[in-house]
Amino acid sequence: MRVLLVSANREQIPDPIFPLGLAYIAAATRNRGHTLDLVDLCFERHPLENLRRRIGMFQPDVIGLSLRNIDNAAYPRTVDYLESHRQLITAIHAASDAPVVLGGSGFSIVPQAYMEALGGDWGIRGEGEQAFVQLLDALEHGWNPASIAGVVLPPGMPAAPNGCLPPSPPAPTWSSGLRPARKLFDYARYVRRGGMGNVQTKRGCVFKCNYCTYPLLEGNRFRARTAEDVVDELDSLMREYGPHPVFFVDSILNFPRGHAEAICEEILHRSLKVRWSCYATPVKLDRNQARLMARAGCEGIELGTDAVDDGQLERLGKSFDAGIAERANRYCMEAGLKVCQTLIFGAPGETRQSIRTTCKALQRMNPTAVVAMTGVRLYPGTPLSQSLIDAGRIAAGDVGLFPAFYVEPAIEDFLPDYLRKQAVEAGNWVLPGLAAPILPRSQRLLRYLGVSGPLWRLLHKPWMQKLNRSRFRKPITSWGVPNQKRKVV
Ligand code: B12
Ligand code: SF4
Repeated sequence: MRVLLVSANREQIPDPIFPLGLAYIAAATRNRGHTLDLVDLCFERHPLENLRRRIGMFQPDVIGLSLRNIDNAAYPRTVDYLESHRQLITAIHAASDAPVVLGGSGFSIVPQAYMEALGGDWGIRGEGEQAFVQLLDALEHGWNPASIAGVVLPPGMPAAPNGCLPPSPPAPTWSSGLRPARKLFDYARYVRRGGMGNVQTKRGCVFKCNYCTYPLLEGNRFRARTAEDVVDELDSLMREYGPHPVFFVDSILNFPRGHAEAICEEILHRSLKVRWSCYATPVKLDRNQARLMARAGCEGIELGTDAVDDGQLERLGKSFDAGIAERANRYCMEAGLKVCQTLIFGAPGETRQSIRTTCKALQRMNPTAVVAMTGVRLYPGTPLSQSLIDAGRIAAGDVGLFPAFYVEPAIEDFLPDYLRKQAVEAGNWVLPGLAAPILPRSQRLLRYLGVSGPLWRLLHKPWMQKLNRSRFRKPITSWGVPNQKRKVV
């Protein structure tokens, strides 16, 4: 079949991100013998015209549309991408009769609602390497796709009984040596403009942080590639594109113990020179792990601490206490790693006291950077959303198509200006919901000047702190209404 794959993501903040998920889908589709073309809209000046032109030229039988983000998950400066996705689908339908298959992490969070809102023909929820090629098989042979695991049916179509698909040749699985088809994209441009590439070493997360979608998207067990396989990929990336930093996109890289260590040992064993960064949990993060990661090229670690107050950590369903969080921060800093603390303020149960406790701890911890979300994004299917619905604090319909956030009413008036003051004082804070993390032109300039890796690493420099402080000079006395489409619960 002639399959056109489209990457819809045009977000450039905090950086343009290489569409790794679609590159996996492209590899699986190509391996199955389909004829493939690819449209990446990230850097297009005229995305709709370009898309229509490419559809006209290629005449696809099926179009796969990758929707990575549905919004920027920041409150109150919420950016909702629904409308731009709608425009894309309209342009596709105007140019072609080919069925459109929706997929991607953003889509997978609200699959049914998005199918209805956009009018997609089919969807794949969650990882797509196997499901997408099975769907292509079904569409090609006129079989009913309804029993394919992960398939999202068009509105109104009844689910088929099990077993309506004839056996087809085994589809490639993610961890069986499948490599993302980076060559079909302009990977080098992402490295130049976004400052890094990306690699995935495992999928899933066993933790139960109550607001988090990652276990819903990737499963609540870890499925890991071997260290040799991961380092083979890193090695060939460095050979093909020259030395460049990579971000490990795993939900958390450093857990379970052993896997990240094996990758580090393999990098060291091969004397591979690669700079990398990742998300990490404070759980079991000790001196040895931090030192090993630093020796193996880790230059920055984003610690998903969320709060440094025992009560708030418990309410968020975190699996560690404030003491563990502080120690993990210290071990990383002592090992020479740059540390970005990511936090959530305003989740259920937050009080003035818990906010102050977290902020005081951060002053002691003195990480390289702090990225703090104001309010917690409520996603369908998470334990947090369900508990708020059960308690009658929100209605089930509040959590769905449009971005919804929760800010604890008791601290609603106190929070924005208190955090702004912390940001001015510290100089290394980023508050994505209250001020743009970075201006697109500053970001482009830094990348043009050759600054690579995560930009938050620069926040330890006095000139960056000065620039950063200026963002928060004006008092923030209320939440404001910068984006009318946002929804507050
Ligand atoms: C790593 C990561 C980041 C890193 C990326 C670093 C890098 N250089 O790659 C950083 C920190 C920079 C980042 C930034 C942002 N992120 Co982010 N990120 C992730 C994370 C953890 C992994 C993404 C990833 O690469 N996965 C690995 C690939 C292989 O998987 P995948 O993309 O999901 O693709 C699979 C399936 O989705 C499917 N699929 C994909 N495309 C298609 C297409 C078709 C046709 C089909 C059938 C299937 C299919 O198959 C693929 C293979 O199995 C996800 C959460 C998660 N666990 O998924 C959030 C996530 C994607 N991010 C999210 C958000 C919001 C953002 C930001 C907007 C946040 C912000 N305000 O800054 C920015 C946007 C940046 C941008 N330019 O787009 C949200 C999106 C949901 C939403 N609310 O819209 C997610 C889902 C997290 C969440 N809150 O739940 N992110
Ligand atoms: S916040 Fe991090 S550790 Fe917690 S469930 Fe999500 S991915 Fe896992």
